[in-house]
Amino acid sequence: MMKFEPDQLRAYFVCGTQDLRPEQDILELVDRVLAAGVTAFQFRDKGPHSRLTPAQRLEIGRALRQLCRRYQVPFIVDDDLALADATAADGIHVGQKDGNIKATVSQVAGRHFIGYSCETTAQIKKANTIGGIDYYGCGPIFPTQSKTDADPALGPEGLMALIKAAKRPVVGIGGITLNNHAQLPTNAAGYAVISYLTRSQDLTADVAALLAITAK
Ligand code: TZP
Ligand code: MG
Repeated sequence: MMKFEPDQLRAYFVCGTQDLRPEQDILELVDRVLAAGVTAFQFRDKGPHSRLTPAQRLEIGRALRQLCRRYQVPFIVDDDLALADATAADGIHVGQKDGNIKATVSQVAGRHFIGYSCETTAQIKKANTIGGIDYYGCGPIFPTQSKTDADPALGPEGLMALIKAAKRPVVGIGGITLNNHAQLPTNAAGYAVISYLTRSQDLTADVAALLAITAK
């Protein structure tokens, strides 16, 4: 496992086959996105629109893991400890509804770093008291088409309040576009995107713009 560094969260690409157009290939896209300079990749392949069987998910997951290793970018698995273990993932990301976070922390202990989704200040304050979490994922910031069960949008001010309450690095997510990224707080550890990059016409420029939000 790669050691967790908050700087790795700056331009964080999240993707699964359900996020792609039929003509897009996940391995080819992730390779190009990594070449464009993203700093973390999360494999989040789930739901009725995934193209993969569990066996294919493992095979593609291993190939994505290798790609990330080549670019020295952390490979993170969404909410599937068996897949995270089988792919020797650097990190695992879990949400409020993905089982008991303390149990996850003790199960994962040292094998993977841990990201935890928090949508409210109450959730952040509770999470602050739990040892072993490495970063918080907070969103959606803006309305999103990429998550069916997303909470209401926080807005940039709502995200700012969560960042203020957080004792850990925060990565903001949800509905980020070329038209709204200028509104985002610069003191997040970074920003995570799906459609911003799956629909990008210029990966190099769009990754650079994502990195620029948190440039010191
Ligand atoms: N969690 C909160 S919003 C979201 C996830 C996984 C989807 C983000 O996708 P997009 O396309 O960047 O809005
Ligand atoms: Mg989840």
